[in-house]
Amino acid sequence: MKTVFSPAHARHHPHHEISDGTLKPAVEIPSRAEMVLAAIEAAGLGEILPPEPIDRALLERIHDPAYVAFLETVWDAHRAAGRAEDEAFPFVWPTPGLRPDRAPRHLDGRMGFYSFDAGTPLTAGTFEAALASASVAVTGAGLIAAGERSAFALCRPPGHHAMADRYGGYCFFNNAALAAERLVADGRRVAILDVDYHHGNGTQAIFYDRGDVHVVSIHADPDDEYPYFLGHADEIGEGHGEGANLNLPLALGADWPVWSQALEIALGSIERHRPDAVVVSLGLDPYEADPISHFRLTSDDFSRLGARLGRIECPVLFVLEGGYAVEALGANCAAVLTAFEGG
Ligand code: FKS
Ligand code: ZN
Repeated sequence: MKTVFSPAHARHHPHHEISDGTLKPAVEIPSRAEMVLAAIEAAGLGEILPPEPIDRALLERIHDPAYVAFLETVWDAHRAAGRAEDEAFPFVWPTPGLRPDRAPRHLDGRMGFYSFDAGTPLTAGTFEAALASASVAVTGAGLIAAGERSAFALCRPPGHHAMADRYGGYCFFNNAALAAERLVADGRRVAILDVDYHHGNGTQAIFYDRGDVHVVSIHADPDDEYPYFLGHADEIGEGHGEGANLNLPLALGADWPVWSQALEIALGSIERHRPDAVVVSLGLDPYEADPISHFRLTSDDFSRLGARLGRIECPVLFVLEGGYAVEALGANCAAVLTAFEGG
């Protein structure tokens, strides 16, 4: 399996995040991608390719052009405002009852307008890193379009929380959604299987009213876990997308017997929609030792997951999402991908 990777991910380098009610050391850090890269090199998974530059028109079919322009210019605005700090957090949002229809002029208002949480700092190279990550995903989709049976988009920063016009949850551009859109442009029916521990609220929202991209997610119950405000079982899609969104929220503590039952339901649903390509939002944070998550998959379970996904009949694109047990992250990711290949 070919991997697409860009060293530009390292230009997004947050030091802190706001979580657990306070300022904490960031967990979505450059070493994550380096660990995954080292592990797939060691596993001899296959060739590692740089991304092709992303088609701006494709980017702007998923993301609001004004949002893209905001991310592209926000760091200059941060400096122009005389801010010397090397990361910037939003802290005020147009929640219901306030005006959601206009982006303010002030930097703090704009950051709030284009985000949905305070856990996700902007840094000097965030736009360049996020754009490279999106390019990695779309290049991976291009490999599938060109006839590969599988490919791995080693994305960082991650993407599945990113909305059409808002960042959050460590995500800026929705890499999996962009990959799916690239495959739709190739004339394919696409399914997205999101196995990250957290619900992919951005991916769900982007395709909620579309029937051509079927979105299925296994994640921690949003009553108990981030992103809290989306990801329940009664969210089934609307309009053309009615029936094309499936959420499988699980109680905290889910282990392989529980989790793999949800996986079978997910794969059954995907099979019934007869996709021509599957995009897997591959979060490794269901891992038992993940520092921010509460599922209990073991490293062997990740091999079981990969072997099971290897039985999907159509081509599969893996897109890296979360996973914060940095020491085990590479091995767990390589376990999925090598088992997929039958290694
Ligand atoms: C924990 C606070 C949770 C935010 C968690 C974001 C998770 C991001 C992710 C992604 F794949 F996008 F990276 N803070 N007490 O893993 O879903
Ligand atoms: Zn996650």
